[in-house]
Amino acid sequence: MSIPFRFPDGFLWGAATSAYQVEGSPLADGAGPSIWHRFSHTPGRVTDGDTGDVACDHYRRFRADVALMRELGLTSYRFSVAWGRVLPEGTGRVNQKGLDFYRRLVGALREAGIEPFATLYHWDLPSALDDRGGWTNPDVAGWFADYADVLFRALDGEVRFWATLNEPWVVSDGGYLFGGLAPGHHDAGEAVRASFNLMRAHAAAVDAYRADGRHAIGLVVNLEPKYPASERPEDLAATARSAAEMNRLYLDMALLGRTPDELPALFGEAWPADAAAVAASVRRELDFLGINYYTRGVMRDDPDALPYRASRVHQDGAPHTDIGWEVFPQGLFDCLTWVKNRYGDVPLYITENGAAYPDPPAVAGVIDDPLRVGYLREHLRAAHRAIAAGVDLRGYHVWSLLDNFEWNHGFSKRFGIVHVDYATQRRTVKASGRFYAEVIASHGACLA
Ligand code: IFM
Repeated sequence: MSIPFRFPDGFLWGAATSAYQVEGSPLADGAGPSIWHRFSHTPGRVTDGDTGDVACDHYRRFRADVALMRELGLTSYRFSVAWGRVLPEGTGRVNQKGLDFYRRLVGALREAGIEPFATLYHWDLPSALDDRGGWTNPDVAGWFADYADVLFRALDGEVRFWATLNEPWVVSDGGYLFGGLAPGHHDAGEAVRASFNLMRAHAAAVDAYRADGRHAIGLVVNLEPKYPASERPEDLAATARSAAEMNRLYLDMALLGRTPDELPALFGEAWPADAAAVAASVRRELDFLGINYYTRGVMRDDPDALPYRASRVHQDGAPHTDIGWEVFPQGLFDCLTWVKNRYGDVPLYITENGAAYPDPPAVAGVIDDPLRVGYLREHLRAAHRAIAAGVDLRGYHVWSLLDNFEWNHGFSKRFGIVHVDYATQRRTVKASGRFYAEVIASHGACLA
């Protein structure tokens, strides 16, 4: 008898975190400060004035965390490297102690039989580079490739998966267009320059890797499928505009070497004259694509919502997570099949998927989070449906292994399948963690 929810052999069952969100000790052992260190220490930027100074103390507790991963049966751990630990000034001098931290982490993972899945950039640009214009300075492509090269040389023997950037859309949109995230700028011209420079940096790092890398390199994007609020032509056009800026811009550049037709008119003078040439120059073969999926967007025309003239319509009556995102598992299926149809058969990994909910207090050591269990179950089922529909999906990473520093929300939003008591650093596996362990152990069969 066939098992309906069995996932392919070799499917990676993972959990994800990022450096600034979990490590703590941001300046330890000679590390240089990042834009998030600076941003979180600026009053008014982060809920409750929270910072990543301690976070989950993963920098010092990583061995215990790896043991926990093993207990859950994870076969992959997606983490990011803090650029400023390795190159405190962002360029030039390598900080051996910073590099050694990642060597030890990767070694511990390998010993536990867990695949290290490394991301080179998850939003924590060294402040020293921000002082030189950060992602708006075209030199950033070379800086990033040089940094990447240090890691490839140090760790490529042990790390089989390298992702260049995490969510370039958020880096540009949150960091430079709307300013809710570090470095907190609000300038359409800067945002566009950042978008193009991010993709130039991605391509430069892929080239550095191709020079002598042995394993696999890819890009991680966040996709949010867009659906029209009505069949009105204005809403259909608004939906296309928002899909262009969020979902197509980065993938079209990386995989097709072009940019969506909708964008030049929206950005007007801010749109670079050499956009087509830059887009053509950053197209690269990728070994994999990482997809982060959380929710969908139902869009309507809104002339006041610049620059895209589109705004989101709240879905009254639908379930939403604690961060206000609609729970819509079908969107995961839709975006996986959309990627296959538009970009062809690049191997896919879900590099993030998960939900923030306020957890109830532990009762007899058990934290019951049925909403998160439901979220994970339905999204894993959607992922399986996509595989059955022919999508080459090779792994899934839940966001997140641990409750952690949720950027401008600080510690107020909990995404972990493992609860972190920030006062004591005690970890408690939530019911969702137990559920995920069962999914892994049964290779998906328990989703039936
Ligand atoms: O916490 C973030 C992560 O750093 C990037 N993707 C979305 C997550 C939840 O907001």
